[in-house]
Amino acid sequence: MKRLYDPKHPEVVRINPKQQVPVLIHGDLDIFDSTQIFEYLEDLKPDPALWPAGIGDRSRARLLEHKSDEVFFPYVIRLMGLQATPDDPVAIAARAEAARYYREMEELLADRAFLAGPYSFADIAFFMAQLFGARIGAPMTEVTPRLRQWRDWMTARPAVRRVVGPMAAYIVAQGRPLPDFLSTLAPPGSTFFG
Ligand SMILES: N[C@@H](CCC(=O)N[C@@H](CS)C(=O)NCC(=O)O)C(=O)O
Repeated sequence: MKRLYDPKHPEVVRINPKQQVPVLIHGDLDIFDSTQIFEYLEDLKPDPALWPAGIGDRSRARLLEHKSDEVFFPYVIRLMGLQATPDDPVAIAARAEAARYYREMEELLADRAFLAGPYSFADIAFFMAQLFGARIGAPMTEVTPRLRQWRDWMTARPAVRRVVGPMAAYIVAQGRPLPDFLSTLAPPGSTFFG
């Protein structure tokens, strides 16, 4: 198995045979995979619903969540191993694919504020994926203004801030800059790029 980073957290190794994050430990429940975690959280706290009503819209939202993980995020993972060689043709191709994916999301936002209609797990999944994309050299640009507006709305949401705020603090504590769209939740002394 290709190891992208080491050491792996012992709980990740114990819970996930694929040895990947995220994992969730809640009481006596141990689960892995972000989609499984979303499904559990929806059962645990059905109100407010984070999958849309109606089987068509739900299915579209689930597909978008899946695509964030399995279509967009692999471009980000490819770039992780190529930080020192950004001109590698594989890195150039991965950035081009990410840009193409951003344009696809931009089209979706032509008639709605959130990716699947109402705010949903599809937005949460892609917000986190694009955050890693921005940090790895594949940020969205002015070519996708609706998506950038979506990103600002997402960044302003209290629940998003509660999760991403500590992440931003950790990144800054490691001496690293933050993508500029996180400036409103950056701790003092932060530096930015983007
Ligand atoms: N479909 C999985 C994808 C998980 C995934 O790609 N995790 C990466 C995040 S960088 C990971 O832990 N990679 C480390 C490895 O594969 O060694 C999910 O959504 O949970």
